[in-house]
Amino acid sequence: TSAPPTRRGALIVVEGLDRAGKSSQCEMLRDSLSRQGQEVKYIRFPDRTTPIGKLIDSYLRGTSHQDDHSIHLLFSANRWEIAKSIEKDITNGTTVIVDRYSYSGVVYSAAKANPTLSLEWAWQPEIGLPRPDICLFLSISPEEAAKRGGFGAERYENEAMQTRVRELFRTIFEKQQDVSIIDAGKSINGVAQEIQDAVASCIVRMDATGAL
Ligand code: ADP
Ligand code: FDM
Ligand code: MG
Repeated sequence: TSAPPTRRGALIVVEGLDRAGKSSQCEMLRDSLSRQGQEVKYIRFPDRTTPIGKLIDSYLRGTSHQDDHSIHLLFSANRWEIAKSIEKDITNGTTVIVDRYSYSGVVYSAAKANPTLSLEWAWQPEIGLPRPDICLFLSISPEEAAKRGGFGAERYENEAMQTRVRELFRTIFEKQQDVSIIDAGKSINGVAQEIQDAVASCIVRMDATGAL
């Protein structure tokens, strides 16, 4: 009379610069997996609804200031406070799609070129967080991104910062395994198809290796 064994859910991370199409694609992927009958959740970081998230939100909107290290640790803490619930969902068979994760965390902080905030320093508080099964990096040129509207008013939405962020994303994803680089300059549906294919092969891989 025991319940049938459930396959664990996948942890799918979507990364990229502002206006790469992350949020649109996360929604489309959620809907597509859900239509296939999978349990699926879409979450995003920063999660601005928690007490820590509210500090982050006011920092990003420029209504408060924080030391570079301090805000970095708050972004990480904002992931740690959700980590247990991600693990629980995955264990129970729910696939979790995450809009930005540790990669944004390290890259945006290191892009500030603060001499005591290296990429290596920035990685430390991320160690031990739920490990993504796949990371989809939505790669877009500055020209294509510009066509999707101008910069917003938030702290990192300027050319200098975005240029450094782009270079650092490239640096870390060259060394990273399990990352699919997606050409995000294509049509919305074209990108969505490429993402669905990458996710489908990730799930085949997980089944083949008996991922637990
Ligand atoms: P992000 O979450 O990465 O900042 P969004 O999904 O919010 O990006 O998309 C930013 C803007 O670009 C939105 O107006 C969206 O409708 C548009 N957009 C998203 N993907 C594409 C695409 N492939 N082609 C053209 N416009 C797009
Ligand atoms: N960001 C996001 C960070 O600097 N560190 C992080 O850990 C995360 C998750 O916050 F500029 C930055 C990236 C971006 C901003 O924007 C959040 P969106 O529009 O909510 O994704
Ligand atoms: Mg978004």
